[in-house]
Amino acid sequence: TECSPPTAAANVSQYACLRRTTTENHNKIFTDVLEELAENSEFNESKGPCLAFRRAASVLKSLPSAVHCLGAIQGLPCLGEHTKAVMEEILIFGRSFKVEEVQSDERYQALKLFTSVFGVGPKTAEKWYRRGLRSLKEILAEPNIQLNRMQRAGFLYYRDISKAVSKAEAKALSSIIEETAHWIAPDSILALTGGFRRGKEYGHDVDFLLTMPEMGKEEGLLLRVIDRLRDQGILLYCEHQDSTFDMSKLPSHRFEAMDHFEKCFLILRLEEGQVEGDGGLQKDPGESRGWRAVRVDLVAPPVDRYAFVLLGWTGSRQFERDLRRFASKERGMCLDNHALYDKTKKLFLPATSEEDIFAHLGLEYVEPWQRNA
Ligand code: 8DG
Ligand code: MN
Ligand code: MN
Repeated sequence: TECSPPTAAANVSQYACLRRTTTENHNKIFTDVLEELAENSEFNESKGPCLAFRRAASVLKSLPSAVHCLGAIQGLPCLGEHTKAVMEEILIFGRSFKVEEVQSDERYQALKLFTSVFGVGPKTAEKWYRRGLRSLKEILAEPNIQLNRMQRAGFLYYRDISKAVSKAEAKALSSIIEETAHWIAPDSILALTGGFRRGKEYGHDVDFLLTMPEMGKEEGLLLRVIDRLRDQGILLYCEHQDSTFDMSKLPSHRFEAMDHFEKCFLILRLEEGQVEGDGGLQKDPGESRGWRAVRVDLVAPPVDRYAFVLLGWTGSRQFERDLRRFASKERGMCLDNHALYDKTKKLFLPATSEEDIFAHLGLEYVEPWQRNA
């Protein structure tokens, strides 16, 4: 069969922030496999290959149509030899033997299972695997394992929080938290961020940004919201982190992925009756206790950092990585969730909106729903 010409490959940038990526992925058969290979590389601490697979998947997600032959990917950035070999397998056989090998690997299976528990990272998962543990049951039955508070909550609500959160559930939570915040401070601002702001139908959690229109007024607000959620009986778990943000320490204090703003990682109880529409709660058929547990992240920055935090927490992770890489490599600037710094001019570039930040970087504005890189 005839191969389609390289799909205007010359126009595809190596930077996700110069591509538009909606939730509509025409190349899921490739990207699912590549992301699984990336995860496997991550478990093996192969940072280079991990990033390479993630970048390749991200480029394919941005294409306006499905790739039907290898000719169509000629000239596309970020597609290395390994990626091309995997894509060739899928194009010829309809499956990837490489990923099937990974999927059948005992270590991969165990690490994937263990890291699916809230509070369990690759390090802990690896430790458990080395001790010969293979299932969640075995971990809970092992007397010498000390779970921390977060992991205990992770196991306790495992069934619920490993199920996807729907947009309707996210909206219901948004109303509940907004009402709670307004009850405490009527002019408080709650903004939906993360995957749902990018237009995703489902997510693993719901992310919010909470602030006050006046600088400094946000202090103490998050703790009061948490207390109020507890009083309402819907706070199942809360890990609160105080602010360690110090503007004067930037940028000598190196720019980083994790930010220093006050935040909390929650598990909330969502009542069935509070979710509008057809789907209702995402739950097992036959199970009807009338509520489910949902993971919620809340970050509470001072309002003058609003634009940076909104941009940073909206994601996707790949989009954020490339925004920072672009800022650094192409503009000599440092970008993170706190600020944008011009290293040549030695000055901070202020911003009150995401548009301001894109403009400082000399980038065309990319809408949240186009950031699904
Ligand atoms: P999902 O939940 O639908 O699966 O996807 P997501 O919404 O895109 O991912 P996420 O894991 O909830 O993260 C959303 C964004 O938040 C992501 O771009 C990374 C960003 N983020 C920060 N700082 C922190 C942090 O301290 N903790 C977490 N969990 N995420 C953070 O910028
Ligand atoms: Mn999220
Ligand atoms: Mn999150």
